[in-house]
Order: sequence, then structure tokens, then C-alpha cells
Amino acid sequence: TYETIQFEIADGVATLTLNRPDKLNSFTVQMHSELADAIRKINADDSVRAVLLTGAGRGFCAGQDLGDRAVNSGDQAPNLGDSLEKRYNPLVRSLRALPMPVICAVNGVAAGAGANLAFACDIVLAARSASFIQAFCKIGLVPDSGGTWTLPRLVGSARAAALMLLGDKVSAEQAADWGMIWKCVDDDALLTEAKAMAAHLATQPTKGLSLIKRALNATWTNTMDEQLDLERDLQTIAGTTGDYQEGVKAFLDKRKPAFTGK
Ligand code: T3D
Repeated sequence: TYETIQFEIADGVATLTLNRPDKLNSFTVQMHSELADAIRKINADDSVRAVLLTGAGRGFCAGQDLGDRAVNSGDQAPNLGDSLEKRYNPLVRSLRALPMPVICAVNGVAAGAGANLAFACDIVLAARSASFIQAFCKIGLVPDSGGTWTLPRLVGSARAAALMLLGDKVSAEQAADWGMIWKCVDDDALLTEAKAMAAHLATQPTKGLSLIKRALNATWTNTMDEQLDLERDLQTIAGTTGDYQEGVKAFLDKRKPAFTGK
């Protein structure tokens, strides 16, 4: 069992809840290692067909726990590159590499690496009272956890540059208007809606969805020619799945499909 996160797998959905509410679920070394362990379990469990990430309490995640970064004069500067290499980058890479859809339910403020963790997920829902802050510039740091890659692609470079250089708070509604997230929902509806979405996805053609994720992940660096080739290759695989057969059959039979995820 874990101390800094909650983790459960039920009915095809793995739910990860960041759980240091007093510190707005900011990251510690322990939280990183517990998340890494849980993600390993997700990868090893065939029954998982969707993942839901959220936070306990009033915040989603306030980024690195700055209490662990207190420096006294004369101390050696901490090697933050090492922290990214050993913890933040593997976290973002392993989240992005998950083959099943990852939904993020941003229940409150998402700051620093907490905001960029959300943007590494596939579908982001946020509570109306939640907000997103690229807090890094305010303490002399560089946005990390993939934010300099994801945010310009989500909102365009003009908005990404201002957000990262000013560190302004963006409301959930604004974030949805800008296309930074999928949608903003009323606070008391957030978890219900996110769970319903995860439950729905867990009944869908999981293999097919993983191929869609591969296509979307490749699109930012490919030419259209390369992407057409990739679509051909992925569609070849999709066409061999049982779920594709079932989807076509159910359509022709005018009934609801029963997908197995394979
Ligand atoms: O170091 C490396 O390894 C490099 C990687 C860096 C990745 C990063 O994420 S760097 C960016 C770190 N994060 C921040 O700079 C954000 C710091 N937090 C804030 O700016 C504010 O707390 C928020 C805007 C997120 C929320 O503000 P507010 O007014 O709603 O809440 P609050 O009162 O500031 O925070 C509530 C409590 O959480 C408070 O503790 P207390 O006073 O009740 O005991 C506060 O200190 C604590 N808290 C919030 N954020 C952090 C934190 N404690 C430690 N670390 C935090 N990041």
C-alpha cells in the first residue's frame, strides 16, 4: 500500500489519486516512486482498459514540494536536472506510453509540474474552480514535465509564451475556451463525469484506442506523407483485431457491440 497516493483497479479502470492534500499534492521523492510503482502495475495488468488520474482535497497538484528544496547559504545547489532525469521525465514518459486512454480530472489548482502532468494525459477535465499556473518562472525555473512541448501545441505559441513567462493563473473555463483542456465541469460533477468517461472507455476497443494514441503521439514530428504511411500500418493492425470484427458485426446486426479490448 502507498502513503502519498491512492491506487485501485476496478472494472477495467485504474484510478490514481495524488494524496498529500495538506501540501496540495506536491511531488516528493516518495510520491514519484509510488506513482512509478503504480504505473508499472497498470502496465502489468491486462484488465486495465482506462486510467483516471486526480487529486485528493482542494488541489490537484502544486508541482515539486518546495519544502524539500529549502537551501541554506553555503549549501551546494541541488541538481535539478538530475531530479528531472530520475523522476519527472520517467513519470511523463511512462504516462504518455500507457497504451490505454488516460483521463485527468483536475479537481483544483494545478501548478508547475502539476499543470504539465495534466497536459501529458489524453483527456483533461477540470472542475470550474480549478486553475492552471506555469509557476516555474516565479522561482527562476524552466517549465518542465513536457510543458514546453505540450502547452504550445495545445494553445499556440503566443499564449504559451505569455503563460510561461508571466506565470499567470488560468481558470478552468479559460483553459477550456483556449483548448488547453477538453472541458470544464461543475465542481460537484467532476468525479462523476470523469468516472463515467473512464467506465465508458473501459468498454471500448482498447487495442484500437491504443493505435489512435500512437497516431496522435507521432503526428507532431511526422510529415503528412509519414503520417499517411503510419495510418496505413496502424489500420493494418486494427483490421486484425477481434473488436473490429465485433464492431462491424454489431453494426450490421443493429445491436450494441460487446468489445473485449483485443
Ligand atoms: O525541484 C525539482 O526537482 C525541479 C522540478 C520542478 C517542478 C516544479 O513543479 S517547480 C514549481 C513548484 N511549484 C510552485 O512553485 C507552486 C507553489 N505553490 C503556489 O504557488 C501556491 O501554493 C498555489 C498557487 C499552487 C496555490 O495557492 P493557494 O493560495 O491556493 O494555497 P497555499 O496557501 O499557497 O498552499 C496551501 C498549502 O500547501 C500551504 O501550506 P501551509 O501554509 O498550509 O502549511 C503551502 O505552503 C503548501 N504548498 C503549496 N504548494 C506547495 C506547497 N508546499 C510545498 N511545495 C509546494 N509546491
